[in-house]
Amino acid sequence: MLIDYQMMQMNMATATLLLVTGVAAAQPAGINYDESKVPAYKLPDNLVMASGRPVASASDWTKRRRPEILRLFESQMFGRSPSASAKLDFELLARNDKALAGQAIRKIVSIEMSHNGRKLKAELMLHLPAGAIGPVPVFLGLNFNGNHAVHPDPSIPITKQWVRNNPDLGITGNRSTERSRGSAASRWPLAEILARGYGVATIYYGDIDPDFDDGFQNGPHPLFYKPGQTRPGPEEWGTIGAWAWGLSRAMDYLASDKDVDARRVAVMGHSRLGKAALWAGALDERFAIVISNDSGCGGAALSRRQFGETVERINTAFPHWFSDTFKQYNGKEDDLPLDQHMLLALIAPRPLYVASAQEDQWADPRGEFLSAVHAGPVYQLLGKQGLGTSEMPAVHQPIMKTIGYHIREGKHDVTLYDWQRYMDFADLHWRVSKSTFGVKK
Ligand code: GTR
Repeated sequence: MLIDYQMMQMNMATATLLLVTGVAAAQPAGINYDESKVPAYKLPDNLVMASGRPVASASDWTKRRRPEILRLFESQMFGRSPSASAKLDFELLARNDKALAGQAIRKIVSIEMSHNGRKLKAELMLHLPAGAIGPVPVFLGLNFNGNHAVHPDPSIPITKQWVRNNPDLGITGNRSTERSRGSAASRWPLAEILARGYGVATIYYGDIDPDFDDGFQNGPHPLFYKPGQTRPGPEEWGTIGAWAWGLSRAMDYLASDKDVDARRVAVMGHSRLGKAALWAGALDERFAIVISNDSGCGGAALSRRQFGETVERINTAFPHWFSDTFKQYNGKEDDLPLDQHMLLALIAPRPLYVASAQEDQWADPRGEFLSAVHAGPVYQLLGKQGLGTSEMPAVHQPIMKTIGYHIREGKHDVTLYDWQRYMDFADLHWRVSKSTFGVKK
């Protein structure tokens, strides 16, 4: 069994909840799932400066409004990532040219990040289509359970990092075992992705920053503390900021690998890692496509709707995810100087895909869709189409313009259906065809 949505929710605040298969049943009381109870709200306008002056041109957006919005997300929500760069050392730990029964070249690469005499190491696992005749486009995403959970192949090293306890996967004492090998394989359909000519790069998210509130003693934060500093300041990065930073370090590696087409790297993430993918895509314009899978509150969903997970709830259950300043908006969504359509607009004019799941009411599918709608005017200002509609599609009716969107049947998860749509979207924008890479489709 995957560590799924309900399992991921097990923490101090939700420990009393039963683990059941119906998503709504596992969710806390006092949360609104009734569309008629969504409060009236007014979103800040992406195309009006804080001074009240309208954003009149593409250059107004790029030079003034975009930096202003980026600063808002840094100071009020995700926290500012360090301006200093870590020193990076890449080491190829293993290479298998006949991986996955000959379908893939697999590289396991150590990324060592050092600063101020401290170090952090992450292991990136890269699969490339074996038949490629040139650099290939790659999907990059962090994973929840370790690289060894992505595929059952016994030669993938089991993570030695902290992992969340899960008796079903044989994880106790926060250490992984053989039992979790391949446990997330349905979320990473490597064979299908490789067959369509794409590579897949992934890192265990705990290699970047273990997902618990330790006062920021592990992960990359201490690498950047000033003398005497012991935790990030109120406007400095939390754990989502750290994951986003880690995605950029993975991008640094991908840019150095001649088998990868660094101009065609899509950053993708599910749920909390979808929030991180969006923030990474906002900060780092090297990501040519940005994909949010069920990212919900703090990701694609509009906070002001207060449907499903709320700002207060997320800050209480996960106090380490955002900057301390974000906590002042607990129960006060209307006071936010930003909302998530502004995060999506930071991706413009690059292609952006937002995906929802019908049973994932906690993540507010309609709020995710509306956010994509309201990012649209920025895309239009930049000469792109945005979503091209404000009408929410039915399940399994994907929209693919410069912004893509779908809602599929089922629960909070990443499925083959989701991946197939991401590949269709990448094919569309990158004109990938079998002849491009010499890979049979
Ligand atoms: C939940 C959290 C969501 C989402 C999810 C996940 O507990 O409330 O915001 O991030 O975890 O990451 O699966």
